[in-house]
Amino acid sequence: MKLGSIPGGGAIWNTIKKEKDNMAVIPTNNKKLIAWVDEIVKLCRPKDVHWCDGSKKEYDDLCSQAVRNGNFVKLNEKKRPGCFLVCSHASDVARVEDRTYICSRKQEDAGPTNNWADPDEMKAKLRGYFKGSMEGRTLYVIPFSMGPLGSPVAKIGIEITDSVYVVVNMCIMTRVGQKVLDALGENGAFIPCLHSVGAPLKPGEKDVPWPCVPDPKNKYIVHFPDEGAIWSFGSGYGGNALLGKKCLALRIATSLAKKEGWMAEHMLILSLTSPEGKKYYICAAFPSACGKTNLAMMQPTLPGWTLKCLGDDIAWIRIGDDGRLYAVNPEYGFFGVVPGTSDESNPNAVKTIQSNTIFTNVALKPDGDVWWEDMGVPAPDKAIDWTGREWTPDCGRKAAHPNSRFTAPAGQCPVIDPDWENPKGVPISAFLFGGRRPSTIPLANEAFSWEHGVFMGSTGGSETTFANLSQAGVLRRDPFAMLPFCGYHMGDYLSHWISMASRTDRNKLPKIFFVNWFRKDTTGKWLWPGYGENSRVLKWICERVEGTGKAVKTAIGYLPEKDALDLKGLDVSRTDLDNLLSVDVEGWKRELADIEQFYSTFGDKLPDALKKELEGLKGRLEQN
Ligand code: SAT
Ligand code: MN
Repeated sequence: MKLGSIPGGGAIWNTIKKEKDNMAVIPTNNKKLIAWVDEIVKLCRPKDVHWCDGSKKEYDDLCSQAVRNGNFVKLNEKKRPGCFLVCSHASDVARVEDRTYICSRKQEDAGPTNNWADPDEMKAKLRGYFKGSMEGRTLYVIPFSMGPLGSPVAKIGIEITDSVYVVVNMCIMTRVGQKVLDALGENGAFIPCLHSVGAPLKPGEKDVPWPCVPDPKNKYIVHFPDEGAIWSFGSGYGGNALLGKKCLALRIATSLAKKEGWMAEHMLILSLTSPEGKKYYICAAFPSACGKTNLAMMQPTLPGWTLKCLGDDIAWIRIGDDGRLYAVNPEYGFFGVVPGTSDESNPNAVKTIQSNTIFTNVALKPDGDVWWEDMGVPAPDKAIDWTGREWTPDCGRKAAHPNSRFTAPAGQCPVIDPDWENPKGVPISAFLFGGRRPSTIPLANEAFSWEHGVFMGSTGGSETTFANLSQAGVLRRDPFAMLPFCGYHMGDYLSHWISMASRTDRNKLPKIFFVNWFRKDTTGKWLWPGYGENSRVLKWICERVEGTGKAVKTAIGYLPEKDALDLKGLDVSRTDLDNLLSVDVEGWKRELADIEQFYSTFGDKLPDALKKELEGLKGRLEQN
């Protein structure tokens, strides 16, 4: 489109004219998009506008510019080719759930577990924040696709941001560029995602390494589910700023999915192939700090079994033509927690992040490589920690921030599944739910029915284990690991899960399992080795799907029979196995009371089917 015809196009006009040497073309003819960019340019007043084409050259140029400006550090090219380190401001190190809002028209639709504000009032307030917020900076327009481009399940988003860090991370985490604008066409719909770090630069003012709004009260991560829009202000970190991820692919997607009859879930997707060559696809949801990325690319210890990864965080799930549920990973990369990533915990992640990776908030070694706690290699004698200070092993501080991250292309994972970009998705055989539960919850438990499985998912959660938290040992329920990510009322979300059984042949639905790798004995010793050994539990799950696995019917579900797990070569005592696979009736009675209390959060939005499951469990436990 000729620039002359852009309504009121001031800054856009100037930039494109400069960049394209009078070629004078904006790379789209989508009128809504052009009008929206123009509106934001007028509001935020950037010095320049750059439309991202998603090319390697653009990525390299932006990284080089960030190195020159002191925002990024280029790592040793021999040790970590194509890698960079970025360290954030100390106030901006994680998602800010208390600053995250669901601004539905009706407060009731956001439900009791989300922050809510009236959408018009919130917009008016945020307009004040965004006014002039990009002065002295470049405004980047990032056209991105969640899901394989051209797939019927993909959604197009456009993120406007003033952060180079966000642009290059989005280029790894999503499919970015001209091809997205081409797919959008003249009249295609997109989800507008507006982001600013909220740190305008006065003329001549020098930039800081990590611009953001330090005061947490002035950060806002806001979703408008009724119109499908996202506005994020003040933070440059992770899910606060890479708006394709938790904001679009979960919060906005959940509300679309509810309307359109599909599911947007906080789940990894993996495949397992048996020694006989039969392939099973599994989706699993765990609260944070339960090793989701480790499980997603785990190396099975069981001979003959192969595990491949399709995604480590989000699954979009639809009913296929054959009535089965099909899962697609909408993302294009991994944004994983770094500390604890080692050859022992996750050898495939270690290989994935060897090149073309952005590290955020880890330590820099004198040799130009990075280091973090529990990396499985000795600490360097000295380093620069994530705060930019000199660090030595005995200085009493952690070198890497506990929420430090790697951003790496999914295609680099050595065990990426050949079907990870299949536009149709992959047919799911089993759903796994879990959490960190030192007591009561058995190693593996299969639901009696879809409704019982939804009950299990709704009761998921983790016990806090950090000795320094005053609340150590407190159980935090996190249904489906979705509490921070559901864009509408959680009670309606539970009903949506229940409703899937009436949308297809219920016999075609995945079987549902609850697993717990984190059981301890009374002395605090782990009862189960975890990691690659979890393949033994996954094998039993595949056998249950096949109808061959042995199980005993108990009050809480089908538990593996004592000899049903393949434990060849593993040293687990009979007593430990009994503990892992039996029903702790007294513990479950306490569990029941806690679930009942938790369910009261949802008031009359709690689906009847789940009340029935609760009563059913109560009755069965009383018979014990
Ligand atoms: O920062 S993210 O939201 O992307 C990661 C997480 O907190 O789970
Ligand atoms: Mn996550």
